[in-house]
Amino acid sequence: MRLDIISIFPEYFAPLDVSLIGKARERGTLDVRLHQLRDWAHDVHRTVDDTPYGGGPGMVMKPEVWGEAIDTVIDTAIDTGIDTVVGSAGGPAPRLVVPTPSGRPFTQELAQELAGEPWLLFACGRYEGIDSRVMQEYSGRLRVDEVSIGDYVLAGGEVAVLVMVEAVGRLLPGVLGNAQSAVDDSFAPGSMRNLVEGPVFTKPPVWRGHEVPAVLLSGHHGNVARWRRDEAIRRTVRNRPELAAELDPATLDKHDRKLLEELSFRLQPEDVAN
Ligand code: JFH
Repeated sequence: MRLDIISIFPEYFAPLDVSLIGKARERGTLDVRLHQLRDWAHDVHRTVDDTPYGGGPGMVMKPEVWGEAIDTVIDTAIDTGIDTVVGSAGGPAPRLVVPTPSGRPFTQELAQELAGEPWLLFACGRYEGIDSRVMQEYSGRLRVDEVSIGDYVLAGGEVAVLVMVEAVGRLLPGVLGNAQSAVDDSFAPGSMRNLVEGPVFTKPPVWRGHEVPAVLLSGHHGNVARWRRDEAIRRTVRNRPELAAELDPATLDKHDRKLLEELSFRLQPEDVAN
């Protein structure tokens, strides 16, 4: 997979040299190319921002600089080794991903989708964001996604891109040491799909007086599975009540219902079509 990242702070991406992403780059599984946006600003101060039309606080990133930057990256299609995607000029084209607090949510599903692409181009804004005509312009030529990694406001798109690259990177074939771990995410049993994970433990069996739950040492696989499910339900109710509210009663057995009752959690009536 080829990844291009345009930013006024390419140094933000130093972490991509280490860990699983760094190893994937060394092996050639990942071709990451960082670009300094200011390289396409032509005035003496290499200006990338200007005041917002209509007034308001802060500054907005200028469209001309972004246009030249993105055009230049797209025009390097020839040295991608990608011949599966056809852009409007008849050559390969990247999918453009633009982080913004107003974007569609970045989910595991979107990460899976992006992991299937041969070429991604990330555009990192700063200030109050990028002039919207840039997204308009490239929507006519590329698949463009404005994406939010969560309901909080970062100072720019760089950290959001690090998050997305890590989530997408671990899904690429051969990037994870344990090839099973990434598959596990998507093949969680249907009844577990709306539950968060329970707690995990390793050796030693007692640490500073804290014991690993005896059931995990028992070797009784049925009891272990039951206990893990109970813990997953407890945590989901406590930490993610909105997920617990979506639990399908058809996926819950008598034991689950009893536990939910003990937790004073009322299951929602299921929506019926029409
Ligand atoms: C980014 C920034 C917009 C405007 C009310 C809420 C926001 C500051 C580029 C993504 C997520 C980001 C993110 C991504 C790119 C940029 C800072 C943008 C506003 C009005 C203020 C600039 C932030 N999930 N969070 N943050 N900023 N306000």
